[in-house]
Amino acid sequence: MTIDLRSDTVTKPTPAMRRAMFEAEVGDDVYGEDPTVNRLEQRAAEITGKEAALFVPTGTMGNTIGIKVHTEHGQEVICEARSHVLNYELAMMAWFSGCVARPVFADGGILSWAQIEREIRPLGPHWAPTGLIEIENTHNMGGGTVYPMDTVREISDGAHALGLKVHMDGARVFNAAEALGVPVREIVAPVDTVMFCLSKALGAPVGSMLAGTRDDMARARLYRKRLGGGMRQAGVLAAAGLIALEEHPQLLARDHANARFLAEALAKIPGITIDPGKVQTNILIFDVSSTGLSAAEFSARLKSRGVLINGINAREMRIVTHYDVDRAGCEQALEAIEQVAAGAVTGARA
Ligand code: TLP
Repeated sequence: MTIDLRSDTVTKPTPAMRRAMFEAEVGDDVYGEDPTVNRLEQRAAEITGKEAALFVPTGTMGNTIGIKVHTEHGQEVICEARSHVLNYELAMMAWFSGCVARPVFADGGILSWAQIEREIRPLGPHWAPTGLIEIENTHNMGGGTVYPMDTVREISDGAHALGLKVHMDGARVFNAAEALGVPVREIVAPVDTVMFCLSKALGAPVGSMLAGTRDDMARARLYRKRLGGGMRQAGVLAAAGLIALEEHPQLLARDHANARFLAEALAKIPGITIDPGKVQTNILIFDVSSTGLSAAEFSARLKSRGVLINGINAREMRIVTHYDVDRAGCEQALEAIEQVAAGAVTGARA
């Protein structure tokens, strides 16, 4: 059996989700008449503690709309240098919102207010003014790192005092909640909008949510339609999303334990470099360069052993744990990694 640790996006809908999809009551969501979508949006608003929420097909669309509702063309969006909005969303903040990113590098991807404050620009003869602050929680390429609650509060208070808004890319904010032992609504209380994904760690086949004020979500609904996201009888998808939202946050502790287990074992493999102390949630990033193999070659050799793990650059690889890979699957992956690393170090062709 293939062990797929490339991402938590790869999970398949559970039997309960498929049943709920089959039985879902539906209507035309562009008319606001899909009862299952309406229920999902209502629950997402309650869980995030925001006035309203909007069901969107992808996290990318949710972030794109989140940025659009707060900005005007010709502004800058301050974000972390490895953020998803800057690196993996096809320049949508430029394409759709007419904004440029002002990237700021932060250790582990976690920005501080002091770092952000230095980059804020007023309108002037040469500068594009700052329009928005964007933070990613957990930070994907930072290695699934979690924003301390105080940091989110400080960033939001600082931004608001200057009349700026904060959007949180909370694709995996439920993982942050699990790691902190704090409800999602408390984590996102200081920010103006939050996007979270149903289709990542929570395991839904499709869908993300954007939450914020009623006014912002009314405008967001129009932007979603502009982007081609008016999904009609989307209740079949929302039904799976509701199960993800209500029942799967409780399962995340297992994914985090598996990630820690993998990190500790990987740290013992010659040629692999990782600090297990830095693994906080379901993402771990490790360096394979001391094996003498590139990440792409390491990935190809693992694939021939039935284990899928992607490189994120020439030296580093990323594992994401999720509910479709149990402890036995993690052990199988470790065995393959050990073999590939040993084969590389001794010069043997895998
Ligand atoms: N992340 C994917 C890839 O695009 C990298 C993954 O496998 O992790 N924000 C964050 C923090 C994300 O990690 C992702 C997806 C998104 C937004 C976008 O979500 P989708 O893929 O639904 O557009």
